Amino acid sequence: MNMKKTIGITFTTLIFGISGLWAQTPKKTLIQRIEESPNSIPLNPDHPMKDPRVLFNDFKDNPPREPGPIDIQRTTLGLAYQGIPTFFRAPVALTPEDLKAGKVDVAIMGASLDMSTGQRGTAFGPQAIRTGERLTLWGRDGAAHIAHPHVGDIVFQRDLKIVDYGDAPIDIQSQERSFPAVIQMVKEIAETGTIPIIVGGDHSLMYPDVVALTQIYGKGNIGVVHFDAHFDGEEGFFGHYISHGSPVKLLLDEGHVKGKNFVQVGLHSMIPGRESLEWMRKHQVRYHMMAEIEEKGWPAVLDKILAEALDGPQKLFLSIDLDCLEPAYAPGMGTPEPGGMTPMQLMTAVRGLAAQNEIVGVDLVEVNPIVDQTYLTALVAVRTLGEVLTGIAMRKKGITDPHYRDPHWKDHGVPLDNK
Ligand SMILES: [Mn+2]
Repeated sequence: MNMKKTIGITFTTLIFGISGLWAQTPKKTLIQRIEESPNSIPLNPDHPMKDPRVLFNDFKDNPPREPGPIDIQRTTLGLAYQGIPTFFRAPVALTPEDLKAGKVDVAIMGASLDMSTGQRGTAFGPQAIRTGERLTLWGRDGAAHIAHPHVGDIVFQRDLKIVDYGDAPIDIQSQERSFPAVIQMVKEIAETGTIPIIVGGDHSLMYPDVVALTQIYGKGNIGVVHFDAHFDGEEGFFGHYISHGSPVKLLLDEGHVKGKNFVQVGLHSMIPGRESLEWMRKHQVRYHMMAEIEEKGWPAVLDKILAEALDGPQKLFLSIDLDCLEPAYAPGMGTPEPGGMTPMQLMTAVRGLAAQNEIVGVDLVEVNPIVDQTYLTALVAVRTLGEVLTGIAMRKKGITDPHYRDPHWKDHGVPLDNK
């Protein structure tokens, strides 16, 4: 008998011996296992969906086609509640090859997770935003007849190539296990040179969104302008590292973004407390609370924000938690906080920032249509996204002045005739 065979038999005997012992040991109940190791949630390692990435479609059942965005609407013009819901009735792209072939500027994707907001419902955000604008005609032929009410003849529907890239697969019981799928999809978009916009979903998403981009551009090479009622630098709740109140903590502690390149706008909740504020100041976070906006006035604070966005890496990420707004304008929020910004302030800021800076990614989060008895929140969310896209379109056309307005849209030009 050769050596290899002997080792093989000995090994097999050992394994059978161990598994025999295992079979005789009474299996522990789930609750016993939970109580014995409270720091690890028991999961079924044999479950076919233990990683949501197995749900990514390979589209092998589709007929062969040339790569490029696919227009799936029956009509070239329509309202958001008509047709197959896509963001701004944009064509659909399914693969990176589609993005490259279509020279796509911006791909909007959904990430419908809501495990960490305290009340579920932000998972319905992406679909609410796809169908949120009830009045404006969107579609291929719409751009000929419209202009922007501030910047005039800059029409993102015409001047940018935008696609709906679909939704990331999500483990509906775990944000942690959903993150690798979100990261994969954000990277897949960004690596083609297309700007990813992630529509949430809750704000825990800011962590995988920014991590995906720092995996491409390098740690410390992205600045973030973050609109929010909350500072989101809390420890996660109930022992979780991540919640919708903690992405900033992880991003700063892990060094993905430097504190001084983190500009926060519109904070007006009862957190941060003194201790957390000291943590922010230690990290040199540039925060602009409503206290400052109210005292100094919005135009002065906006100028500071724009200057601070330039005082750091050239690449900028915008994270827009719509609860930065006064809930009168956006009641459908996971954690509404009275006393916030106006939609006009937010829209002016994101348009100006997107025109002035090289945007490498955007997320818009926390829209919860279930707790909004109107369609106001989705309406404001769609318009806010439209302002981001307008800023990106301005920059593409060479307009980088964040204060740009079309002269004909801000002054009728007719002199007084008092004779
Ligand atoms: Mn937030």
